[in-house]
Amino acid sequence: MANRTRNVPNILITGTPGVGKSTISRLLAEKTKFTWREVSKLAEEHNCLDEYDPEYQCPFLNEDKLLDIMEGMMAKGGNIVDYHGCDFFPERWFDGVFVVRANNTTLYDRLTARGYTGKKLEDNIQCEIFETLLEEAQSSYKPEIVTELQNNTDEQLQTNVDTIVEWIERWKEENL
Ligand code: DAT
Repeated sequence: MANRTRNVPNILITGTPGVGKSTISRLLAEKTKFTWREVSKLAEEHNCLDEYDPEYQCPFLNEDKLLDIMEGMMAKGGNIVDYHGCDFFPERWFDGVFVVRANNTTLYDRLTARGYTGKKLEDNIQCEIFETLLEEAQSSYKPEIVTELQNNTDEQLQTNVDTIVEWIERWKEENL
């Protein structure tokens, strides 16, 4: 169905921390004219982070404030939104949702290299094992727009970027 509000799509890249969202988003932004929106950075820049949550060792996100700031950015399409959550964005923002996945051992190594330890490390590994983000994406968006991408190796990284580039081209043709 033709989308009347934008003639280039908005895509969401989601998944557990460490699966490779930023790496994919950066390469994708280089290959397309799309804008990479790192939600964690936007939240920081626009003061959308409230007090620190000692249990999860990260600040609380003021979602309403962030959504207000992002609304204008999303209107014309051409955005790659990168975040480790997806259920609080308006469904209408996205034409394609890509859930990036990684194997336990791969993810463990990446998060350890990032300095994650203890509960924070365990919680993130469990999040991936329980497919939390995949379920969140499937329950928040129409299943036909949700795609899972395995991202463990360099080869998979290239394939994933190519898959999304092709998806964008197809979307443009179908929504002329
Ligand atoms: P995220 O943005 O999901 O937190 P990231 O893009 O920062 O993840 O990637 C985490 C680390 O893993 C980083 O050092 C880059 C590396 N990485 C990402 N995708 C990879 C892949 N397909 N093969 C090998 N390393 C990868």
